[in-house]
Amino acid sequence: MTLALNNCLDAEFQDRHGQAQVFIANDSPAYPFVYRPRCVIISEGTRVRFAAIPDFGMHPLYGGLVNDGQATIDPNSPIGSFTSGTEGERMLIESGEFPYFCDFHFAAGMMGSIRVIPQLFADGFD
Ligand SMILES: [Cu+2]
Repeated sequence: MTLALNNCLDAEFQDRHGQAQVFIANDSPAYPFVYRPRCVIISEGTRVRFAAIPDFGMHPLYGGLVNDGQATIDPNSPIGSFTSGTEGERMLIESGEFPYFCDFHFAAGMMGSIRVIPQLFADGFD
């Protein structure tokens, strides 16, 4: 069984593997404190484009883990941080799972996780 990092259950992951780029934004018109998609599977080398509404100043995004109501920034996360502007991107090269959160609203559920899978599997080799 896989750990549910930042409350991302296995069934909740949206499979976007094989796509050159994937967008993640808090763009729900009804509820601005959720990332869409919140939990996503991508391939190694996918460019992840983050967008914040109205901006990252209001929703500072960090790579790291929320556990027991505490958010911990992971200084080694390839997601890094976005604290200003409205868009940013990272190319995620190595496989692994990389959780992320909004530093202001993680307690409201504004967090997610990105699973990066090897290109071998991304090409449908199963
Ligand atoms: Cu936020």
